[in-house]
Amino acid sequence: MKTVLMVGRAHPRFRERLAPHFRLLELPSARPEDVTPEMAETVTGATTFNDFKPPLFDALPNLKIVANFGVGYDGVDAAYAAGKGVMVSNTPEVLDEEVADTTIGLLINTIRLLPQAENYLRAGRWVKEGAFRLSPLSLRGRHVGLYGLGRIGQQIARRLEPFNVKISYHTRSPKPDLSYDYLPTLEALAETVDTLIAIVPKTPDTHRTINRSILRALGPNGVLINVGRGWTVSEPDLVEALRAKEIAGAGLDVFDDEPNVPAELMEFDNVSLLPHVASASMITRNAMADLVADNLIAFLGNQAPVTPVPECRGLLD
Ligand code: A2R
Repeated sequence: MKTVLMVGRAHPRFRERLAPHFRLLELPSARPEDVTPEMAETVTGATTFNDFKPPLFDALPNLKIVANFGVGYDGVDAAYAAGKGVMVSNTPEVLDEEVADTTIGLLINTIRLLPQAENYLRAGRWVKEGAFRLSPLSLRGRHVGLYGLGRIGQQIARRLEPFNVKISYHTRSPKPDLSYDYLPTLEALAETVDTLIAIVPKTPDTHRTINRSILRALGPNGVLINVGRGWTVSEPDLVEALRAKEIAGAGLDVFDDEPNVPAELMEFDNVSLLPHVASASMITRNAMADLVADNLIAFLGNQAPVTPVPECRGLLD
């Protein structure tokens, strides 16, 4: 029986799905110094929660595949893996709709202050003080810009259509099959729209691209929503822009240094903060875990993995 190492959390579904096929070992931290001689000798497959760096690849010389739980695999060095002939897979598509649903919820929460209104009710203030204040912002008449229009971004756009908002986007390459307006730069998008939704991966090209000047371009009626990676937004610039009222509000599900959230962001009543829950329903997390298992079972059974990452597709030729 081949051996699979569960690195980080051991999702209950991993055990259920993988135990009939593999001998399972656990490595709760992703530290190469915790790899035992037995692991080094026997492990051919691994699961990861987006944390697999070159020293860990090196500590497991018989490794053939790392199956990441999550569509974003920025914490797994896929180029290094490909260079060593190790396959990497991720979990695209199965979370698109859940993340898109959550994005719409976060957008409306941010604009209409629904979490604050619920807290007001729960604190007994409705009875004592009367109706909750009117929200200064509304989705009515908004022009939404998507920074990223891939699998998840397109599901967000589809959900926005019935809200009767204008929709534009910026990506590296235009999508001629889609009817939304394309803007060739993030700056142009921010100048054109008043609501910016970021759903791009963490890459060197997306680092802190949403900075003070982009936020200023979004303008005083502007709302920023980030559901991609915290890396994409300069959090210090966001705090400054909110303090200076250069934008009207922000909704964030992702942060630069999770689970640490800058205390300054908590000061603002016009900011909605979520602990990276966009895909976090049982049904969707189970579907992601199933796809991790499907990739391992296929590849270690000498078949093509279901969802290899682009960097490793060359290994299949
Ligand atoms: O490759 P393009 O031109 O379609 O654009 C992709 C866009 N994107 C960028 N847009 C502008 N400037 C960049 N430097 C840049 N880099 C990437 O992000 C594409 O439209 C989108 C990514 O789409 P997918 O690869 O289909 O990713 P998916 O499944 O939508 O997930 C996005 C991210 C994950 O990587 C996680 O970090 C997070 O959402 O869950």
